[in-house]
Amino acid sequence: MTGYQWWWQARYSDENGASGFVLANELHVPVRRPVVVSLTAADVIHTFWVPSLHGKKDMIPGRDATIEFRADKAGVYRGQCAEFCGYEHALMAFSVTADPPAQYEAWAARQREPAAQTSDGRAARGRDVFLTQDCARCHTVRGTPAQGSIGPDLTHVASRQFIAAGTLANNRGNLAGWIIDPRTLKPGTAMPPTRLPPDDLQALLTWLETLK
Ligand code: HEC
Ligand SMILES: [Cu+2]
Repeated sequence: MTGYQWWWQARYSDENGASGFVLANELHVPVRRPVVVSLTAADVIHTFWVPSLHGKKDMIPGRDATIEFRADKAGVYRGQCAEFCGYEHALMAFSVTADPPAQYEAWAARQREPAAQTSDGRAARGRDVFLTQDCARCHTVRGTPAQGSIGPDLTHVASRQFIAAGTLANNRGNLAGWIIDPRTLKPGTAMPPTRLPPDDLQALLTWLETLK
């Protein structure tokens, strides 16, 4: 898990020959199994904290730390950055979902897949909008040419419950608001505003919603 101002990158490494994957602001773990998470930070000091699961652990740029915990009950646990890491520190939440092992494995198998291919014309147009706007400079969508690494990996963004580190429920209206004007919602975020003709914006939203 890497802390950024102001979001979390979760990187699942390869295991048993299966490829790894990257997502944002969410960890999923098998219930009643010990989990070890490596922690670091990309910019300033952040603190990884899921109050119901473990104590606070600092994430320091250039230094590796690990934390071990176990979720004894299935469910969704809320985590929060517990270090004052800048202006939008309060908008830096994440979640840990503990599932029975088979359900966890099914989730991980879906996350490993590249982005869903689309045959829908409107969604395909949305993908082209994404690739011709600046989005791909900062975001990766595996299975497309987009390989940016400044912002969250969006390969399965539609599978997430929240966007922008717990700031907004993941729905079409909030996605639109975020894309048009992220800096009103989270002043100081690295993501710039994007003005798009309404048809392009709607197509882009339709495509993002296919990324389950
Ligand atoms: C300069 C880099 C940059 C550009 C360009 C950019 N983004 Fe972002 N984007 C970010 C960063 C950084 C975040 C994380 C912000 C946060 O949560 O604090 C983000 C977050 C997002 C999220 C929320 C993801 C999540 O899981 O929380 C979506 C969706 C998104 N961007 C879509 C887009 C689209 C669509 C475009 C093009 C119109 C775009 N971005 C352009 C940097 C960028
Ligand atoms: Cu922080």
